Amino acid sequence: MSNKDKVDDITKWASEDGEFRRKPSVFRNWISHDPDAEFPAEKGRYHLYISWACPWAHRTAIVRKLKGLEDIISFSAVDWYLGDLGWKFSSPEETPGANLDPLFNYSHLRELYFRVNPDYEGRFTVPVLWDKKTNSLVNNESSEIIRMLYTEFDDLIDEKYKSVTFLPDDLKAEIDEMNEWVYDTINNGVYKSGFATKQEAYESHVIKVFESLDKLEAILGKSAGPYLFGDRLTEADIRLYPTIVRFDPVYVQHFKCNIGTIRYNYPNINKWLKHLYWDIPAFKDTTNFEHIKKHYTKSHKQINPYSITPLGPIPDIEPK
Ligand SMILES: N[C@@H](CCC(=O)N[C@@H](CS)C(=O)NCC(=O)O)C(=O)O
Repeated sequence: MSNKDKVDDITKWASEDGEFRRKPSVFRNWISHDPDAEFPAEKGRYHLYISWACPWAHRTAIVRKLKGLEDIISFSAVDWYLGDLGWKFSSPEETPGANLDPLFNYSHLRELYFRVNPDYEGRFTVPVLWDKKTNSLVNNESSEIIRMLYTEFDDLIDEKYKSVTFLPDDLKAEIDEMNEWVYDTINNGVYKSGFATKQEAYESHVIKVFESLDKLEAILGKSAGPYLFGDRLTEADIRLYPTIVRFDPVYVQHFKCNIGTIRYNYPNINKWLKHLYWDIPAFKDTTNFEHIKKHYTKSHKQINPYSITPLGPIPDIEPK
């Protein structure tokens, strides 16, 4: 059996100790503002494949909009269903919000990975930042893609977006420090809770999720502005948002993160969330609750074997 036919069982993440361990991303090249770089910033050269459901890909969709890169970097979304062959492409008629593969008309995202490496053995994840000129996969690590987008295309974008930065020098160390624990206990913490296959593994992670939510609640309570770092929207907010907006609709029930909810137990986080969603189009316009809810509840068969998507909470996010 060749690699290409290998069915990749997303459900077999469990290890002996019941812990979910995320694999590191494999493609780690950088787009640069330097015209002589291997991957120079150029208008129309790169394509971003995302899933509206995926919190990691969600970051890149937010930053693409916040930085005014919509005409510079083309973009498409996969179907919300993640099956045995990984992410698939569907037309918007079949699945509203999804796109067929605009570059190769492939049926599944995995074909892009095999195109660049027929022996690829990693996971076929979104986001994928693709170079249309050399037909190579530039990068599939969201934390790096967003950092390229902050600065490297600045010579090509509208004047008003150039000064926009989400990683100001004076806050970089603090943002990096926050990223570390927010990634481990919140962004990835909800997955470690939900994908655990042993009671102890689940409990240890779900407790950490809520300890960190308590910490964020206090930070926002003391903040001098609407964001984690006062009146400046930073990477810390961008990286936290995709997890928090999914929290009540999905993670509370599907990942058993039900020691509390954002809307009833975390007023400061809820206020922060509603501000981002309702007041900044880059957040609302990239949040697709249908893709989010259906993806988790209908793709993870070992968590939810009948694929029934719970109707609540209603509404998905509270009004302002
Ligand atoms: N470290 C990666 C993680 C990306 C990731 O895990 N994406 C998930 C969706 S939320 C995926 O594509 N999973 C498909 C699979 O594992 O088969 C990033 O931040 O970009």
